[in-house]
Amino acid sequence: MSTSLIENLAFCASPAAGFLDDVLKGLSSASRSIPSKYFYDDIGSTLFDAICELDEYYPTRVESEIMHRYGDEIACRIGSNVRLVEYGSGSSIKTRILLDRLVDPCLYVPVDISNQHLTRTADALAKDYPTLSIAPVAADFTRPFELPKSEFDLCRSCVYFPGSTIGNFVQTEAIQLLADIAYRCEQGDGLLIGFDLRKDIDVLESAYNDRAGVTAAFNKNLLDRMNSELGANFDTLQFGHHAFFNDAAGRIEMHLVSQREQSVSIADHSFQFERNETICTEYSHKYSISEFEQMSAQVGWQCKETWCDERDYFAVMYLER
Ligand code: AVJ
Repeated sequence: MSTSLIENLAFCASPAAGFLDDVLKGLSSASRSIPSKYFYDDIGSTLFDAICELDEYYPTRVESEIMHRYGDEIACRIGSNVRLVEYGSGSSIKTRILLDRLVDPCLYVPVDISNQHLTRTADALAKDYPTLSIAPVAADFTRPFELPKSEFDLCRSCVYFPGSTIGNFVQTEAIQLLADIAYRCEQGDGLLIGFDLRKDIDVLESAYNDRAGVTAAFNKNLLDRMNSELGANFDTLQFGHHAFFNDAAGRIEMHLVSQREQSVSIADHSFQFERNETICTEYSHKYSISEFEQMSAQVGWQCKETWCDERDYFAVMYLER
């Protein structure tokens, strides 16, 4: 076994600890919503990997293209002997492109909310990168969490935040998250972040309404998850998937739509749904490069370089504190 360089999985509270509270709060408010981080249980993480393989879902493919094409330049910007901390590492697929090019990275710290998925990913990485030290952390990075102490604490750090996950947050939250990351970093540390760019509305809407229905299944998995983990009684056949581009807000919105008047119980609470009433399950904000640069600059990040694909669908930006 070549897993000796994997440190024990560090848990930061239970990533799903607030699920019930967040669901009750989200369903009690006037415009109903559930935080999109709850998509990512084990099944949801696997469904998300399937989304990334879809023809219509361009972000993952395009970001990987950028990483392949400019990987050497990116690795050069990041520099040698860094501690690479990844937010929302998932299956760490794009990370491999980076790890293949980084010069002597001292430690890789994948942070993810799904601990089963994280453990599998760390095991697979350890096999393919036998000399790399890996310190997985199961945490919800929108809440306070600590990175495990290690012999590499004095190394320069680079936070890797790919996948346009930052797009899930409204602008004030996104800026707060960029500030949280900056707070963890020393002057001169790096941030490599991927975000999705504004583009033709049909391209955007197709990406979240694939013909095979994988995105719909991903969305509805949240209902299954509430049923199994919170003892809710959602009739999953009575909710539909709806995703559209909200132009004024610059984002894709994903909703679960009640197909009829119905009531649902969760714990000791009961919720009444009108026909066509929706639960918002995700925002996916699309930015321009200058907009993103400005947001980051507000909290101490200086943009050093940005790489895009030929159609300007997606951007990978390197910033330093
Ligand atoms: C992982 C948040 C980047 O917003 O495109 C994919 C999640 N939702 N299809 C995105 C997602 C529906 C994805 N992010």
